[in-house]
Amino acid sequence: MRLYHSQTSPYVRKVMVVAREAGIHDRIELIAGSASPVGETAPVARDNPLGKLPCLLLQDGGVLYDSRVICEYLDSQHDGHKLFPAAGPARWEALRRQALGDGICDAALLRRYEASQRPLERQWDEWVLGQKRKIDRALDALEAEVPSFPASPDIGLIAVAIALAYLDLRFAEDAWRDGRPGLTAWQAGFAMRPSMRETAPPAQ
Ligand code: 99T
Repeated sequence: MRLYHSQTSPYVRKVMVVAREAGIHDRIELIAGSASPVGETAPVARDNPLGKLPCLLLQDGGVLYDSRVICEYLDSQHDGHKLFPAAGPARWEALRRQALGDGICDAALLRRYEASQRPLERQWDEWVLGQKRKIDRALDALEAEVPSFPASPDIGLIAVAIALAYLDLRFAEDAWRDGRPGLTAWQAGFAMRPSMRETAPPAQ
């Protein structure tokens, strides 16, 4: 398998964490990729018409995107502890929590693109604030549900941990830990997992 990869993409990192938790990361060859919603067409667009990372190329010629599909595929390729619960309430809870973690990344990335890609005179403060409010509400919701987090890692917890790490990477000044002691303590523990430590992006 070959994966279009970027060291700073939270969606790629989620895939890499799943691959490590599943014990199959050594079956994945990395293709250095970069992608932007504007400018030159990224090489990944040859395989993913959306031009986004991550994108996984399979041995049989198949192509998978986006990160949610790739993660579930990788989880189907091993016999150990499953990161996508098979059925029932635990599955819906894990998938919902993945949506919440990914949604934080989506809002953070829109904020980042607004600041880094859009010309200054066209930037819209209200819109940026709207994305920040989504992130704040999502963090408050997570703080409230920390006591009911499952004990074993699943795709929902991985997505949340990745989102918090992405906020640290791109929006450290927002200090998401302030007023959220439960999430702070949980994140500190989860961040010690080898899969998280071995996929940490380089300091910016
Ligand atoms: O939007 C674009 O055209 C290019 N952006 C991307 O490829 C980003 C890279 S994160 N990836 C996604 O937006 C994928 C989202 C998708 N729903 C998934 O895979 O789950 C780069 C972040 C950074 O470097 O700060």
